[in-house]
Amino acid sequence: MKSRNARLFDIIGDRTGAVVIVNGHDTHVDHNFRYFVGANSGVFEGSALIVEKRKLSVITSPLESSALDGLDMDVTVAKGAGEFRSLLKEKLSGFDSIGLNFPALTYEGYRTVRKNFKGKVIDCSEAIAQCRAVKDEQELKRLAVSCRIASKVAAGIPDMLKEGMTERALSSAISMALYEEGSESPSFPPIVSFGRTSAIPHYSPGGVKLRKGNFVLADFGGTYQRYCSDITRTFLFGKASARQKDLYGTVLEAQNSALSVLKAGVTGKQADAAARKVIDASAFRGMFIHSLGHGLGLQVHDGLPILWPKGKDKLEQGMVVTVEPGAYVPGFGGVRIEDDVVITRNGVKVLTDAPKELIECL
Ligand SMILES: [Mn+2]
Repeated sequence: MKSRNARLFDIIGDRTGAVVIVNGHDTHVDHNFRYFVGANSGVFEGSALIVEKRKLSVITSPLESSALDGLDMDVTVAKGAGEFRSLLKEKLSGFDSIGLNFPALTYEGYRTVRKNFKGKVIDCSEAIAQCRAVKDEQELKRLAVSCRIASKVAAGIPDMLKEGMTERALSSAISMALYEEGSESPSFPPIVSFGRTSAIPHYSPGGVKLRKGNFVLADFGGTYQRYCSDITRTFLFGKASARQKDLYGTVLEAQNSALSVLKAGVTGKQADAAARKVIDASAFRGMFIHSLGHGLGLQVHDGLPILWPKGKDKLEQGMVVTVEPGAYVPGFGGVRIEDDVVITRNGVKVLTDAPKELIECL
């Protein structure tokens, strides 16, 4: 496969000669900086990256430059803000136009570029998202390990359950297990819900205590070399009632239906419909209240593709997506089953292999 920057310019064509990523501080660091640079460490606050078809140039601080040792790129160290601005001006002077990533650029970053570059500026965010959607070999390897770690943790959840424990306690046990299995950190704070709270898809775990007969929904993931996994399993603490079994069985059937149609050339809309049709034909009609899935990579929600009723673009080989139907019954509880898969020519390769049949934790 070509380099990431060469693939980006296959999409951009001759619309511009360079894409410039300008990082702010703390949470305003653009993930695309790490994507193109490929470094395994470093934060790169206040750094800039100039992506060209055959070349990468970084302007960074003395604090971050060692994280780029051994990587094939031009690294310039700026000792202060003034030097950073003059280096940026000098490096951009050869271009008539540049591309920026508008959604992740701060207003301050935009002003810095504008003061030091007088040419045309275009938004290249769509092209960057398209480039990132198809994973290269190194990314697929990292995602596979990340998903293996999450699967192992998911399979261990039944042994973590104790009557009376809080959702927060299980969330913390899951985070701990991710670190122990080799993740650098959870991909996001684990979502854990017991019983009635499992009917809230993006719930924040609280002080609710585990009781017999509760659904236990756990949605979490970890990172491996910065690549995120995202898995959901729903268990039953105690014996399942007929209605709980029906709900679980319906969601599992919906997921299997989506997995059986997914392959390169299918649209996100078709995959979503395959799952939605199963739930809407059951007693839980209308209770699948979110999208079927999303792209996964350096971020948990990696931009493209989205598997949802509006997804008109065809999926491509090498895209990695979550497949996560759910059904939520207010006041009763919800079930979600989520796996991470690679899209292939003839189907999917499932990266998360934790058991999926309903487990009654007795
Ligand atoms: Mn997800």
